[in-house]
Amino acid sequence: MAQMTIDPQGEKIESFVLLSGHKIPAIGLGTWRAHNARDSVYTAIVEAGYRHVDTAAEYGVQDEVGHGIKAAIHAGVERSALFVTSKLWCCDLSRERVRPALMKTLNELQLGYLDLYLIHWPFRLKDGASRPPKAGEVSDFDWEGVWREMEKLVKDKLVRDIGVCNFTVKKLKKLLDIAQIMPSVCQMEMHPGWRNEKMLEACKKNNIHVTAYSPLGSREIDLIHHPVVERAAGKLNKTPGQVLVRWAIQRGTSTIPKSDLSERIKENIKVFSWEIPELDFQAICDVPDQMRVLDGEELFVNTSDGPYKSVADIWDHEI
Ligand code: NDP
Ligand code: 1BO
Repeated sequence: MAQMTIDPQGEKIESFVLLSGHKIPAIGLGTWRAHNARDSVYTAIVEAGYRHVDTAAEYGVQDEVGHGIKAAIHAGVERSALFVTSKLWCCDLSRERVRPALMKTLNELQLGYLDLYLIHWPFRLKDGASRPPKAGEVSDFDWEGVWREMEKLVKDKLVRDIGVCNFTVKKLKKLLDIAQIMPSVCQMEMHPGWRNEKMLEACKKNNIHVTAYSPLGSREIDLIHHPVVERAAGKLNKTPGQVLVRWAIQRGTSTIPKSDLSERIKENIKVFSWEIPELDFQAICDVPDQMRVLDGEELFVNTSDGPYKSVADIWDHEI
C-alpha cells in the first residue's frame, strides 16, 4: 500500500517502499512523445508537487528533461527529494554498452546518479534497426552479462535501483534465477483496458514493485470517456483522468501519466486525499475487452524471420 509522506519541502506525496528500502513516489511525470519536456518537468516539480520523472534514452528528450530538473533544483527543490527514472535502450543491451549508455543518459540529464535504471524492452536491436525490424536486426540478449553490469551500476552508486519493463512471467523467472541484486521495479502497461493481472500478481509474489505505464490509455484508446470511468468520476466530483490515476495507485502500483498541458499535469496529481469506493473500484476492475496498446509489434516482430514472428512470441504466449 502507498504511504503518505511529507517531503523536505513540506509537500504531501504518496510513495511505495521498494525492496531496496528506497521510496518511489506514487506519481511521476511521463515524458514519451512530450513536446516541451523542459517546461512540463519544471511545472510538474515546482508548481504541481511531482517528485518523480520518468524518461528514457529512446524518447530523445533527456536534454530537455535535464534542463527542467536543473531549473527545479535552482528554484529550491533538493535533488535528493526527486526520483528520476531512465531506461537502457535495446541497441545498448549488451555487456559492454550498459555503462556507456548510462553515462550518456546521466550527461544528458545533468545528473550524478539515477534513482532507477530500467531495461526498456528485453530484446536486442541492431543499431539503426528498421521498424518493423528487417531479418537479423532483432535478437535475444546476454541476460547474465547485462544484468551483472546493471548490478555494478548500483554497487558504484551511479543508480540507486535497477529494474525492467515489458516483461513476462517467464522472463521474470529467468531474471530472478541469475539476479544477485533483485529488480526493484517492473514497469508495465497497465490501465483498465489492459489490467495485466498475471504480471501484477507475479511481481507482488516476488516483492517487486510495479509502475503502471500508459495509465490513461496513452493516445491510442479513449479511457477518459469510458462510461464506467465517467460514472465513478461524476460520483466523486473528480475528472476521469484523476480516477484513472487513483485506480492505478489503489491497485498498489505507482504510475506515470504524461501531459504537455500544465492544467492536466496539475490535475493528474490531485489524487492523494480521496479514494475510489470499493464498488466503483471493482467496476473499473471488471471492464471487459482487454487489449495491449503497446504490443511491441512494430519494434520487434519480423513475420518471416525469427526469433519473434508474432506479438504472441514477444509476450511468450502469456495473456
Ligand atoms: P498516458 O496514458 O499517460 O496518456 C497520455 C495521453 O493522455 C496524452 O495524449 C495526453 O495528452 C493525455 N492526457 C494526459 N492527462 C490527461 C487528462 N487529465 N485528461 C485527458 N487526457 C489527458 O500515456 P503514455 O503512453 O505517455 O504513458 C505514460 C508514460 O509512461 C510515458 O510518457 C512514458 O514515460 C512511460 N511509458 C513507458 C513505456 C515502457 O516501455 N517502459 C511504454 C509507454 C509509456 P496531452 O499531453 O495533450 O495532455
Ligand atoms: C519506443 C518506446 C516506447 C515507450 O516507452
